[in-house]
Amino acid sequence: MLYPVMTQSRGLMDLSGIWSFKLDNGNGFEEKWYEAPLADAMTMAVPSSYNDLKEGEDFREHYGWVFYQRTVSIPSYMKNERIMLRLAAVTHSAKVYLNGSLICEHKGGFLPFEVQLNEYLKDGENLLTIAVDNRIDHSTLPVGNENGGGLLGGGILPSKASKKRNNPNFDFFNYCGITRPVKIYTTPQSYIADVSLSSDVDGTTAHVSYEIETIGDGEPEIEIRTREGMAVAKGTGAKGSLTIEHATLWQPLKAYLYEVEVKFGEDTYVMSYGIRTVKVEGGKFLINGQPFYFKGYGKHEDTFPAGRGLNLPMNIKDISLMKWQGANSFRTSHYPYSEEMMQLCDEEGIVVIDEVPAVGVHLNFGGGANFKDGKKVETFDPVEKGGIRTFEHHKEVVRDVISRDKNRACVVMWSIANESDSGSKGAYEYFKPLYDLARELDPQKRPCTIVSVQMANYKEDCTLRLSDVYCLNRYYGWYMCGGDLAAAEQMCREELEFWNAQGKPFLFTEYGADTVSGLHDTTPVMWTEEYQVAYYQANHRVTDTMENFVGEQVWNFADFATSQGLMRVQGNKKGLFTRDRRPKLAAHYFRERWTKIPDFGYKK
Ligand code: GCB
Repeated sequence: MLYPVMTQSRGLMDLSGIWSFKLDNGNGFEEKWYEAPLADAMTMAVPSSYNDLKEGEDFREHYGWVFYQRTVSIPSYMKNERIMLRLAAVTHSAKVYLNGSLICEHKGGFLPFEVQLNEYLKDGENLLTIAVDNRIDHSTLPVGNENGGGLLGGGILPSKASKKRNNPNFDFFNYCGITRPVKIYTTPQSYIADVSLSSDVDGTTAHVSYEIETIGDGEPEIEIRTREGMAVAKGTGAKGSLTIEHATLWQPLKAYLYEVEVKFGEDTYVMSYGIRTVKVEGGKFLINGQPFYFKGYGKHEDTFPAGRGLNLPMNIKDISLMKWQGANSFRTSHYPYSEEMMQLCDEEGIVVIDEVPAVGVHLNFGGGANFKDGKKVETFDPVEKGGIRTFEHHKEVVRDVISRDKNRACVVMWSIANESDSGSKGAYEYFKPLYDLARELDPQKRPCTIVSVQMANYKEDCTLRLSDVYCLNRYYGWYMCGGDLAAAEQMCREELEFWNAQGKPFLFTEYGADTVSGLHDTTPVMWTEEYQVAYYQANHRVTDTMENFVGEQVWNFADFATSQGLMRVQGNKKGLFTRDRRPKLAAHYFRERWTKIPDFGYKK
């Protein structure tokens, strides 16, 4: 799906601003709140998560639907165009109404969707209402628990809930709302529907293959230009290959983007595009033919008070901090990030592992178990027996993230899930079709992975058979051997020797220790800043000796909000930075380390 841009043929209106807002009291749909201006509405920022923008637990922990509303007027000179409403992310599902009619529904909180408005529009003001549901369960991604329990839980003794709440099977706060921009864009009636690009590089010559999808009669044209506007390749037709001599490649931290212009009848679409190759060869992860070493983070889109709402200044700050530290990459744990962040990574040369929102596909997480009719349920049991119901939606999110991000140079790998029950019975059968789908849909044929969880029996993990690169989340010295770093080091070495012997590249996509900023001690004890540094040093004594170990992505870039629980101190504190981006001791330690580790050729 194309990102909406303004061109000589396309208009663009951003509906960001203050909207009317109301929490559903259970009667919203019955009373048809979408048909008239919301009574007793409050104000709400769009885009943003709503949870932290008003006070009180009932608001923050609201369960179910909310209603957003505003009016839109379309200039009369646009009336003959194709008028599209595009929502970049509504968490977790949406019903969109225009002038009281339901015009579109969407499931999934982290990927864009759009609907054509023409037939529903009237002259003058139109009432736009977006109802948003934040409920999560065994059919949604991310997954919510249905049977009590939960990952972090409210207590270690049997507890009762005072009201219905979401019970995330994942470790980040269930922020929700209209979290990314809502835009209206126009195209001519015959238009460019999609563009797919991929490159091969031979010496200094690049071959860019393209495929253009159009609606209407005619033949598309494509032109690639340098940043300075000089045309370097041109083509005609829906499909073809263009040659660029002396191409400038997109390199990690040295990004170069060409401008690609596609024309079709009266329509023009313009996008940027970086030429680079990605390949796995033996135990190496090659970018532009050179063995790359990932230095970076698992992150979150998480700031105060926007929650998971688009925060452009913080995105700029985060990339600046990454560069200050000598990092070159991150993973979009645990959902696709905003298109604006992906654009920034393309421009700044930050390498991205792009993850779909499949987190919590694991019904036995943290030792908790699910039961149906008194019988224990395994994650991939048949649906009738209580097994997970995410498969069809999982296919949708794989398809949609690739459709959105396929042309991005920054994206070097797809992560099909985080910490699923990938070592259990039925996991291979569940995941194999998802890998196949990703491999089929991606024009650039990037490597695919699932990020594996520590507690799985790793020798049984289906990632072994399916992944091009092994991504490991490992907590030796925290969840395992916490407080005993000598034991942690030994156990870590035993496991990594196994992975190193597989002959494929592998990396840590998570490792970390909770650390409350400001806690210090002479002897590194858990939760202090000194322990966080000692923890990482112990892990590095192992990883630095493994030749196929191609990267270290810490957990986490910054502290972040989570559900409440006994293991969380106003959120998860494993950040190298606090939530407001102040460095902990370990941030300086990594700066020392990463500025000495080259981006290429660290492992011989
Ligand atoms: C994990 C999860 C991540 C958690 C982290 C932790 O393995 O992938 O979502 O936040 O552990 O800190 O426990």
